[in-house]
Amino acid sequence: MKGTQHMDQFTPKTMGQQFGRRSWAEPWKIKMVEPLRMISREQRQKVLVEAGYNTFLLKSEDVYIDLLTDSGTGAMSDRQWAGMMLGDEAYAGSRNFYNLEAAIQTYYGYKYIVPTHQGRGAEHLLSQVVIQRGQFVPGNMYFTTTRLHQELAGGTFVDVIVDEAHDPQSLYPFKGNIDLDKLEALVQREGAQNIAYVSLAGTVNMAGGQPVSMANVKALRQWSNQYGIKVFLDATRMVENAFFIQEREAGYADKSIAEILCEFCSYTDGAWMSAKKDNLVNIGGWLAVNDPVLFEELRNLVIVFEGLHTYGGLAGRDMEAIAIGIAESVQDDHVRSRIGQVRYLGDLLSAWDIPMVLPVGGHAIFLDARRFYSHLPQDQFPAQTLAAELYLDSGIRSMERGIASAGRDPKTGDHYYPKLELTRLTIPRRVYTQAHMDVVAEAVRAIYEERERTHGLKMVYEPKYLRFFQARFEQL
Ligand code: P70
Repeated sequence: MKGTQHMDQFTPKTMGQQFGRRSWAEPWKIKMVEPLRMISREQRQKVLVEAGYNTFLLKSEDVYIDLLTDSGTGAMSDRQWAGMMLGDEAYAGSRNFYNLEAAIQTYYGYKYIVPTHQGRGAEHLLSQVVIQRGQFVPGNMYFTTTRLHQELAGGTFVDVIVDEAHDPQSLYPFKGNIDLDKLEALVQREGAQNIAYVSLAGTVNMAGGQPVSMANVKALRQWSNQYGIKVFLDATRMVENAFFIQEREAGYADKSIAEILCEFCSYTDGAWMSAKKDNLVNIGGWLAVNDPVLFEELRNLVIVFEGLHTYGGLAGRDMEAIAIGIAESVQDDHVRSRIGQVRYLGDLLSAWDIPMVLPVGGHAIFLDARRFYSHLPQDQFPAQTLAAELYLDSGIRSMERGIASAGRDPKTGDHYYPKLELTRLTIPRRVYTQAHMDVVAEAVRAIYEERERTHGLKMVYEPKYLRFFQARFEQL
């Protein structure tokens, strides 16, 4: 029999066997499916040109496996969907707001909560209230929307992340850490009164999903207390950061993700959140602070831009789904399987020597386009090229995180030339299977084998704000 002959030639192994341990599986089963389809290579070529080689401009229908982002693309649980039916759509004082407030107080530990339509809504409010024109905002690497809101409020972002973060090959376990010497130098140069706050992010997105250690945030708290400088946390992927602390930092192996999350947040003065990531919903965000005076201001401003302070641009049902999502998101087995899936893809690609950021971070594989296409100069957009080639080969959608995303220096008008020129394969939460990861890995390998024949891109249309979303390119 054919099947038996096949078995004679090799012994298949489970993942667990390959790694010398017992296998584990996702802590859920699938109740509803969404069919996928793949259009032909000719069609992909056509729609890619129409989209100006920008994966943000593709239609979702033309995408086979969508790894553009983990933002709002996760699968909600049956409990969350049930919660959606309990939406209290009152204009003011919705029951769901109080459930959301209680969930944030319980799991993140902050006192006062302002809901927002998504993360950037919260960034906008915080930046407008806390930054005075001309002040500096040091942070552990920029994030596109965060930095833009800081700049629009008159602030200047200063990168104070450890040097290791800019080196895709450094295996330092906490590449998201703040370099306190850089922070101290900034204060010495500019004066403590000219620092708006420290902008600290968990699992730093642009560095490859790299974590911050508990020791680092503790030291940061002590440092900032000396000068009376506040620390605000981008908590978007802080649950995933807690997993890395549990795994890598002495003294935390026996603590739960929930305990680690709460301890970490306790060293900060407040946080903003894109609930579309860790909190397992398709839309939503929030801002949380401990200072009642600051809260008063934020609660007033939210009405101008988002909506009344008990809904902030969200439906009651959305707030209920976030409240339930928060409790699900801190379950240890959920986080382990989520990051485990990212690592599975990372292990395959690194075994084949595909250049990528190591260690593999929490939410995505970041291919190192600089080394992948070593013949392309950075102003020919190697990471954008990689995203386009991957789509063409296999219908897989990824995202540029390099020179196009970095934008221009508002003072000189020149491109920022970031050290990291990356293409992100972002894994949505609870959506794809291990077989999808195999397909993705093989596609990356296929375009890697073709790399020397690949041409770069030139930008032919450049919007003013966050250009990467809508820019258009042509092949050189
Ligand atoms: C992504 C998304 C959003 C995000 C984030 C961090 C660390 C804040 C936000 C904003 C979506 C995105 C945003 C800009 C460029 C590309 C993609 N990240 N902080 O895919 O939150 O989107 O809810 O306004 O990662 O990484 P929101």
